[in-house]
Amino acid sequence: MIDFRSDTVTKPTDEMRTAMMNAIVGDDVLQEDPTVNELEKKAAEILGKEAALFVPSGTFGNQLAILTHTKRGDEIIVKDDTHVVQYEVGASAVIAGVQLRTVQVERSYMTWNDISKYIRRAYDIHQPETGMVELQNSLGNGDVMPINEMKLVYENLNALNIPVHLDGARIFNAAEYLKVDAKEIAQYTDSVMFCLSKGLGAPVGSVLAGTNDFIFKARKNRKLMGGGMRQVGILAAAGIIAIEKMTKRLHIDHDNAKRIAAEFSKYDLFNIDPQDIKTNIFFLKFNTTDKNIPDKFYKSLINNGILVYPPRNGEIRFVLHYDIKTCEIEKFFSKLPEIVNNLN
Ligand code: TLP
Repeated sequence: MIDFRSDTVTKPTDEMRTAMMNAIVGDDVLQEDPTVNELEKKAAEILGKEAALFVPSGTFGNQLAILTHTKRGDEIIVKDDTHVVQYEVGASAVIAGVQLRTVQVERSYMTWNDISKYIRRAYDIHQPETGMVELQNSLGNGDVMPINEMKLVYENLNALNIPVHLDGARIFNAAEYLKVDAKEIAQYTDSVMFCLSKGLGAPVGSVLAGTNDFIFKARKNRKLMGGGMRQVGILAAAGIIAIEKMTKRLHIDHDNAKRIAAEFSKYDLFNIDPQDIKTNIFFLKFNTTDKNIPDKFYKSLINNGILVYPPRNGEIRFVLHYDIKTCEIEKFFSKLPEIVNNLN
């Protein structure tokens, strides 16, 4: 099986397993786990933030940020196709008691101009107040929000005292594409969450970073949400390797994504330009009016040992990661003509 479903499927490296076995641990609820403390310090440094907090998942980190930044009844401005809206089970209504004000724009990200139209203050007793704006980088389709656009959003919101949270699940992929350090991106946010377990290979965990004051409050809210973990240095040990080593190899996944897109572009069936590929994720579009083709292609991929998720709006997502090796990609290319020719 070649697994293109997600970079969440990667397994910890041998080095991670050894580090996990040998990790020095303590009770992290008491802040006595040296390995967690080290991970949090390194994560804060790499993002240019004062402090950071280890959390069980990306969803947890995003929801913790929302709970910590907002009050009940607030509104969060967020693009309609982001993870918080689509894949977090409506958690922000359940946990923080806020509503999501979803914005639809053609671009993969919202600009300040888009956001500014949606801001609401407390002047009118009928209206909820904007409590936070959420950005994502890299984006769900693998695109990257330019830093100057983030700067514009951040500076304007900062002037209004509205916090910006970044879902940076794959911030290191965005940084790799932009050829900058992750802190260059994170500087235009009040808080940022990134994942250790997607793309970077750690088995579990994400990190939320921000000011000392924000992380102090978030630590208490993490406990409230049931995310205070004990000897969790076992997991943080893998996270340290994820940050220090695995972030350095993401260009390989980006190159592989471009190679695969280039291969698809040789077929009339597909509508894809390899030049558009920025990171490790892309959606494959089809040049056909036959609505059954994406589904047939999907089924044929599965029958040939190539795992992808079912088509979404007639497009199939491909995600590259370190568990997909070059020789497997060659194998995929050799099967592709037969798969494409036998669709009808
Ligand atoms: N994304 C997963 C699925 O949940 C869709 C994937 O396969 O891509 N933010 C972003 C941008 C994400 O892509 C994800 C996971 C999360 C947050 C949530 O992380 P976890 O799965 O750790 O809760």
